[in-house]
Amino acid sequence: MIEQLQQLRKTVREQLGKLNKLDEVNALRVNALGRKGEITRLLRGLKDLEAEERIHAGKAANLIKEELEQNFEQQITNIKKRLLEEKIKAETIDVTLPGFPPPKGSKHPLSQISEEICDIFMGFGFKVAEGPEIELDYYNFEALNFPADHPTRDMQDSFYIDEKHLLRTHTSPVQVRVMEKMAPELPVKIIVPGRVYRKDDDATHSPMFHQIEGLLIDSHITFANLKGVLMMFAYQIFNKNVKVRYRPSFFPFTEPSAEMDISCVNCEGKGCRVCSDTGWLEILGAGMVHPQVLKAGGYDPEKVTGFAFGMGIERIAMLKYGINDLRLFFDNDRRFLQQF
Ligand code: 2NM
Repeated sequence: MIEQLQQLRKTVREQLGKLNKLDEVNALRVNALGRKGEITRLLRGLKDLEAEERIHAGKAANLIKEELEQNFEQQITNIKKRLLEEKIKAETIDVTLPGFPPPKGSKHPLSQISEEICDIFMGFGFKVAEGPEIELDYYNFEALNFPADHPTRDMQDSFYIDEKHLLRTHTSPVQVRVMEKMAPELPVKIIVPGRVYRKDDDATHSPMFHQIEGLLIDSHITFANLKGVLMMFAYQIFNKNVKVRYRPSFFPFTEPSAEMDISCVNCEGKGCRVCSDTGWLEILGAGMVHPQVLKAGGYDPEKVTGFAFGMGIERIAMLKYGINDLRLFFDNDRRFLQQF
C-alpha cells in the first residue's frame, strides 16, 4: 500500500511539473485527490490491512495527500503568475510614442473679421469698448435722438424684455455710455464691436448679427476727418486698390449722414450680380454726431464735434469671402467653417 502511495505521489508530481494550463492542473487534481480519484481508491484498501499497517499507511496517505495539495496550489500560483506576466508584457505601452493630436479648431470667420477691423482702427489710435446686450430703451433710442414713432422702436422690429428693456438693435448705446463716463474729457476715440438683435430673418438678415461702430469726438473734427479715416480703413480691409465714394443718407443720430461705398470687389466696378450691376458695394454708414447725441453724452455741441460710423460684420465677411447666404455663419457646419 505504502509503495503504491509512493508511486502515485511520484507520477502525480511528475505529471504536474509538466502542466502549464490551469484547467489541466485542475483535471489532474480531481483525478488524483478528488472523491473518485486515485488516492481515495487506494484508501479504500485500508480496511483490508492489519491494524498496525493500517495506521502506518493511513498516516502516510494523509501526509502525501497534504503534500500533493500544496504542490497543486504551488503549481496553480506559478501558472497564474506566468499568465499575468505574459499579459502585462503584451499590454506594455510605449509611452514615448507620439499621441493622437486632438483636431485643431480655428477662429470663426466672423471673429476673424471683427478682430481684423478692430486691429485696423486700433492702428489709428481707437480703443475698443464694450457694453451690455440687454439695453435700456433710453440708451438704445432716446439718447440717440430716435423719435418716438421711429419704426425700429416698434415691438414688431425689436426684441423687448419689458417696457424699458430690449436687446440692443445696434452697438451705439455703448458709445453714449462711454461719452457719459468720459465727459468732458477729449478725445473720445472708440470702436465698439458686438452682437445686436433685430426681428429679421432671411438670406441676408439674421435676428442676431454683429456690428462694429466707431466714434471720434474732439475739438475741430470735420467731415474731412471722417472721409480720411474711413477711406484708409477701406484700403486696409479690402487690401486692393478699391475706390471709395460717399452718398448722402439719413440716420437719427448723425447730421449730415452718409453711406460709404467701395468699388465692387467681385468685378472691380464693371457691374455684376454681387453689385447688382452698379459697380459699387455699400459697406458702412456714417455721419457727424448729432448735437442732441453729444448733449445726451454730456458734451457741449458748441465746443466739440465728432463723427461716427457703423457696419455689419456679416456683410463685410460675405463681401470679403464671396459668401451669398449669411445663414452659413450660424449653421456650425464644419465643412463651411474649416475653409477659414
Ligand atoms: C451708423 C451710422 C452712422 C453711430 C452713431 C453713434 C453715436 F452713438 F455716436 F451717435 N454710434 N454709431 C452711427 C452713425 C452708426 O451705423 C450704420
